[in-house]
Amino acid sequence: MPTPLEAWVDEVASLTRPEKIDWCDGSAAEHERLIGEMLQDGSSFRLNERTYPRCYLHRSDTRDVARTEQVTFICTRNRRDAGPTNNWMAPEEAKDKVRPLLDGAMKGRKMYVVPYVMGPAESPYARVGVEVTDSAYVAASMGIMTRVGRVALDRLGRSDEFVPGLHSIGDLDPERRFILHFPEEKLIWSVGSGYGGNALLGKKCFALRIASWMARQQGWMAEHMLILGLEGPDGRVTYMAAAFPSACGKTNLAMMVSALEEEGYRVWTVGDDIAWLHPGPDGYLYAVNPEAGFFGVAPGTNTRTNTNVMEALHQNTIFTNVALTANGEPWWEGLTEVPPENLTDWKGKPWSPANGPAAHPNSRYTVPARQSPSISPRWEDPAGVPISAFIFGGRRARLEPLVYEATGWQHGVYAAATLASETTAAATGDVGVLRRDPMAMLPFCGYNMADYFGYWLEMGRRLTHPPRIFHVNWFRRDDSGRFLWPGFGENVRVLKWMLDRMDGSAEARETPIGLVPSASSLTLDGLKMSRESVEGLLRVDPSDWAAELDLVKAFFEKFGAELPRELHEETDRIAKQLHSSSVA
Ligand code: OXD
Ligand code: MN
Repeated sequence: MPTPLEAWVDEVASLTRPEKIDWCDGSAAEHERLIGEMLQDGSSFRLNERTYPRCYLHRSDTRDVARTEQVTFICTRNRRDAGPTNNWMAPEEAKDKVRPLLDGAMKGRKMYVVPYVMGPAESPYARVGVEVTDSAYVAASMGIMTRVGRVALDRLGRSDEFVPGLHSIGDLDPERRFILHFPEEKLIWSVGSGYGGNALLGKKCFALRIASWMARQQGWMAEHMLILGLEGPDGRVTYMAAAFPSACGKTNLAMMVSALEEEGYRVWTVGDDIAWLHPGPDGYLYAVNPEAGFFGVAPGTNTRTNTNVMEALHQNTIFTNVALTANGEPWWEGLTEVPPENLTDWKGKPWSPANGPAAHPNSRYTVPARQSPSISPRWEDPAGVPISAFIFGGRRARLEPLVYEATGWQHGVYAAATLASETTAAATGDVGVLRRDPMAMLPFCGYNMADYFGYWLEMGRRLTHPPRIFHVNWFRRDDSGRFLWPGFGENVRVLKWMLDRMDGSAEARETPIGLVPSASSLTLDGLKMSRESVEGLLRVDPSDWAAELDLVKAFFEKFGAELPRELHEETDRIAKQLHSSSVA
C-alpha cells in the first residue's frame, strides 16, 4: 500500500508528467546539486568565492518579481468563508480552470519532491508540508527557508497529516499565473511564478493562509509577525511579536542592534516574518517561528540599518534580482552611498542610472536564520517563547504617536484591525496613499476577516495572560516633512518603555486613542531631541483622529453586519472621548 504522500505524488506526476522525480533529503550535497542545476540553466551565477563563499545570484524572469495578489485565490465552497477582502473561486471551478495549465507542465523537466517541516523539528507545534516543484531554485530556497527531508518524512510516517503544495513555473506568463488555496482540503496549487511569496509554498501559502484557517479550527493563531526577545539589564528576556505591513522595517526591527546596549538592553531574533502562537497550559501564548531562514528585501539594507543581517549574508545565501559588481559581489541601492563603477543591473545589462535602479526594488536575499549573530538561543525551543506583548505599526506621516498602549485586549484588537500604512515611492510610485492592512494580514488571511477579528476577540477571552498590545509609528514627520524619530537601533527605547509599562514603572497619559507615554517616561538621553520634537511625536490631535475615524468606519462597512459588534463599540467609544476632549 502506498502511503498517502506516495499516492499524492503519483497523482501529481500523472498530471504534470515530469521526466524524472527527485525526492529531496535536505542534505548539503543535495543543495550543491540543486545549485549546480541552477547554474547550468543560466538563471544563476556564482558570486565572489573569497568574499561571498557559497553565495549565488539568481535572475528571475523580469515579469516575475513580486507577489501577485490579483491572481491569488481562496477557494472555499462558500464564497462567504473567503470574505470580502480575498479573491474567491469555487474549488471545482478553480481546479477546472487551472488543471489544463498543469497538464503536462513538467514534460521534459525534473519534479522535485520537497518534504518539509514548518517549526522546530521537535516541537509539538510544528507541522509538515510537501511541495512538489519543477524549479531547482525553489527547491534550493525551500532548503534554506524550511527544514527539509528525513526530518519531515520521519515526523509524517504513514499519516496523511501534511499540507500538499503543487508548484510549477509553467511558462511564467503572468496571464497564466494562479496561486490557489483550498483551505478545506489544506491544499495549495501554484502555477506560473517562481517568486518566493508565490512559489516557496511553506511561507505565505501554508504558514499564513492555510495555517490561519487550521489555527482557527484548532485553537491557535498564525500571524504575520516577527518575534524578538528584549534582554534587560537583569538578564531577563521578554518576548514580543510585532506585525507591520511591508516596507515598514520588520526584519530590521527583529535584528536590531540596540542603541541602549551599554545600559544592558539587547535584542535577540526568534523570527522576522511569521509567528505560530499556541496557548500554553499556563494561560500565556507561546510563539514559534515556523521558518528556518530569512527572505528579506535587499535595497536599503546596510551596516547601519541592519548590521546583523549584513554579517549573515556573506555565506550560503541566494540573492535574487540584485545588481552585480565587477568583482562578482552583490550590490543594491542603499548598500553603499555611491554605486560602484561597472555594475551589471538585475536584468544582466551594464547599468546606467538612466535605466532605473540597478537592483530591483524587491530584490531579495535568502539566508539561513542561524547565521545571524542576533539569533536567539531559544529560536528553536520546541516549547516556543512566551509572548508578553504584541506590537502593531504602520507608516503614518501625521496621525499616530510614536507609541501607545491599548487599554485592554478589545481595544488592542481594534487598533490592530484598523492598522494602516502609507505607501512609499519604492512600492508603488504613489507616495502617501493610505492602505488599511488589519494585523498586516490583509493579503494573508485564509478566511473571512470578519471571522478573523471575532477569533482574535475570542482568543483574548481564552487566555488568562494575554499579551499587552501596543501600537508604534516610527515614521511621523514634522511640518517641514522631516522624520521626528531616528528609528533603527533607537527603536529599542520604545521597546524599553513597553518593558517598563509591563513592570509598572513607566507613566502613561490616558488619551481617547490609548495610553501615550509621558515625555519623561521615555529614555531619550543621548538623543539630543528638542522638546518640540518629543511633543510632536507624542501628540494626539483630536481633529486628525476624528477624520481617521471616518475612514475607519468606511473601511468597516466592507464587512457589513458580520463585523464583530466589539469593534463598533470601540469606534463609538473613541469618537465620544475625542468629542469630549475637544470640547474640554
Ligand atoms: C514578505 C511579504 O515577503 O510580506 O515577507 O511580502
Ligand atoms: Mn512578510
